[in-house]
Amino acid sequence: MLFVLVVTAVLTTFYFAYPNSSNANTGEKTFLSHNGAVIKTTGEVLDPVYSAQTLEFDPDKYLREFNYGRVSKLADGTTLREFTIIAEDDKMMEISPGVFYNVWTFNGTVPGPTIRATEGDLVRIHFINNGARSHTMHFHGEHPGEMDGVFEIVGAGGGQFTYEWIAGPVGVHPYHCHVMPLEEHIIHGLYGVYIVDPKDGRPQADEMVMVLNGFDTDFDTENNFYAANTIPFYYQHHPIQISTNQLIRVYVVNMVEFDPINNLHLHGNLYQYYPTGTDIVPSTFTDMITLSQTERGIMEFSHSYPGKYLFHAHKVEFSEKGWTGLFLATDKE
Ligand SMILES: [Cu+2]
Repeated sequence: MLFVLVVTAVLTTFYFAYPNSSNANTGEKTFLSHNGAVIKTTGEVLDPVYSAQTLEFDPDKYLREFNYGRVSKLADGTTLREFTIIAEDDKMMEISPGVFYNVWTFNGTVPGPTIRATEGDLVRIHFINNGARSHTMHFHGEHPGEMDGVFEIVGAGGGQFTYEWIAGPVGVHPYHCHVMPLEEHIIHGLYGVYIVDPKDGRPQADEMVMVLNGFDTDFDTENNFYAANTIPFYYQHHPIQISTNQLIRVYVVNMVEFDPINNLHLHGNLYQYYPTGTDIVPSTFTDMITLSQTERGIMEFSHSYPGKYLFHAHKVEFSEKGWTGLFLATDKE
């Protein structure tokens, strides 16, 4: 009985000393982190998992960066592509000015690296989980059941697993962690893009990757920010430089959770669209596609005229919360 009284007294004192509330005058919020530190912020939200390390993410670098792995040849002539992927879940990222979010990462970025192989290659992923929670890598595409990253849980603090399969089918596929609660593991950032090229390749083009994502920074299962490649409004402030009369190929993957649909509208032009990228012939010529969770495809277009061309979610709420950008087309000299 005495113990209960003491505990109650301590908790009551603590509650009044550090109420989890906002100061109406300054907008400053005070709360405790998991390790007991007192955190104050004027940002919209500070994730209560505190870490001193703040990640930087460069959407320009991510846009055209493809990881083809460490390449070698097997005795039978098969190309082996090996990748080392490390999961972590303790990093903070300033996803918008003053808004910090606890990101969970594959190789230190959200999205993780774009993994690229050719149909028929042997893909081998050395996965290391340096997080504080269990994680896996679940790839869309064809592979044996035990390589699916669903039942083979990889433990926290250095657990390892080697995924291996023959690359296919041709297309653009997402990968993501598949540990429950799945929504939590995805929304924190454990996802990326896996491209399988046809053996004969595709026509030469200026290629780029766009992952449509969102961030729920106040944990109410609604996204507060939306983006193409993580940073809201990034490509509006830093237009994507392209050349007129150059074929542009965009691998687009929708990883937005909570909202049932996302979409992509291009201004001043239309694009050939290949759903999932699995067909060599486009299915439609349009300026607007609608994508549900993990739906993806390949867009191809070229601009005849120089100028600034907006691309954005035509779900206007998403574009006004960050999912909007610009192509800046110029004539090549
Ligand atoms: Cu996970």
